[in-house]
Amino acid sequence: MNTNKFPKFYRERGMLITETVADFVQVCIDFSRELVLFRPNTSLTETELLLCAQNLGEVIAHPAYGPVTNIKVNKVCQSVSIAMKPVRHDYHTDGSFKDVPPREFLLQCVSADCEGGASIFLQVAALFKEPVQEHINALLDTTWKIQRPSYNNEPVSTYIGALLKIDKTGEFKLRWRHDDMVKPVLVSATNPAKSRAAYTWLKGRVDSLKPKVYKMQNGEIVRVPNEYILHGRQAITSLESERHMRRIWIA
Ligand SMILES: O=C(O)CCC(=O)C(=O)O
Ligand SMILES: [Fe+2]
Repeated sequence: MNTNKFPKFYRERGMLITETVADFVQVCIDFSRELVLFRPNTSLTETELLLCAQNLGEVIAHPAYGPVTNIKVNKVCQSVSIAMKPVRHDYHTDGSFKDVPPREFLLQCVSADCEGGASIFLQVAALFKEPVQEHINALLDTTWKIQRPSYNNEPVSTYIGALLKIDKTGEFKLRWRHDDMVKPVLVSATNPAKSRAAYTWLKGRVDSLKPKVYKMQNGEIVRVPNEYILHGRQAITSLESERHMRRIWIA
């Protein structure tokens, strides 16, 4: 239980920055839809990172990698995971194929790439700032299928449902994945043509809005509110990159 009623933080480039675990955890709880960055004095070990995540909610194990996913350029996993390839990782929300995606996740930079690999973030609310009621209605009224490729010959996992939802406070929540490996497939809609047009519009918005770019430094940890802020990563310099990130999903 965290009892830190007045956590210390400052704002920098649209993120809330903290410098102790207690402040980080409390700011994540108090500002549940914002990007929170933790700059520790010394890097957290994997066990410390897991303990920190457990203060925020229930840790969800990834079906192939377990509670902590180590993201490295990795020749073995490349056929099923864009994260392990050196290419740009397009905007997405994590666990888009799950019935309930992670509410948030922690991403720790263990070792940064020499030049590339900066994180990119885009607020879902910003996508819908223009008067686009027709597209919003079409997206709310459409059922899509998102299918995850199989990692180790285990059954594929499939989500069937809406991409866009409105939460209890009236804010948009998005489930998003559109890359060479996975794209949502339309299952049913009152007006499929309108739904496809809305999707194309949304993809255009995602591609055209200016991202927040932040290159994480060794030891830094970011908390991402999964369905409120899309994330991705710029290309990594080479297949030999030392870049290493740890990721923990939280329900
Ligand atoms: O490599 C990164 O910085 C992020 C990777 C990512 O978004 C993912 O594995 O889902
Ligand atoms: Fe991701």
